[in-house]
Parts: sequence; structure tokens; C-alpha cells
Amino acid sequence: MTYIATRKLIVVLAAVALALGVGACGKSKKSSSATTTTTAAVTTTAAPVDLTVQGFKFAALTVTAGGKINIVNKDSVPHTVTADDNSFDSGTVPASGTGSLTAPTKAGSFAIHCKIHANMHGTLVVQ
Ligand SMILES: [Cu+2]
Repeated sequence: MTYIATRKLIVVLAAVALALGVGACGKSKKSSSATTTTTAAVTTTAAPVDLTVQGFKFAALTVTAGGKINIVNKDSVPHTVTADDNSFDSGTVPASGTGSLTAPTKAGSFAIHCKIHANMHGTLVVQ
């Protein structure tokens, strides 16, 4: 009986030692995964995309939410890129000139128009 009791004690001690060892190992793993998360967060910059306006028409464009849009006016008259709900507006983009706009931070399909030419309509897709 004493022999079995001693064996049981050794097993319990071994289990405790193992648990402590695993605990220490788990801690060091946690700190290394935190470092990985920090590295991943650095890659968030999206390249600007061009929105071409030509022949009184807006080119179809899909842009990342909050991304920068370069407006390229290829017509010989000025235009604007304005949201139908007025949530964004490029202001006047000069004839054969450029302008810029920041895409909405919310994804969706946004109806756009030109404030100078009432017949100009288009859609900006944000994802
Ligand atoms: Cu226009």
C-alpha cells in the first residue's frame, strides 16, 4: 500500500510540474503573437484610384472605403463629382484638370452627379 501511495505522489508531482511548465510556455507564446498583430496593422495604406470624367460621363469606379480618389477631367469644360445625398463633393474640377476626393468610410453604392451639368449622373461603389 505504501508503494502505491508513493507512486501516486510522484504522478501528482509530475502533473503539477507539467502544468507549471505549460503555463510558462503559454505566456511566452502570447507575447510573440502580440508582436505579429502589431506588424500586420502597419499595412493599411491603399493607393489612390483615378475617376475619369470624359464626354460628360463618369467612369465606373470601385474604391476602398475611406480611400483617396484622383478625379481626372478629360473634357474641355469644368465638372464636379457630387454625391446625390451631398455626403461628399469634389468642388469644381477645371477643364482638362484634376481634383481629389476622399471616398466615404461606409461601404455601399453612392449615386453621384455634376452640379454644373444636370444631365450628368453616375455611381461610385465603395467596398
Ligand atoms: Cu459637368
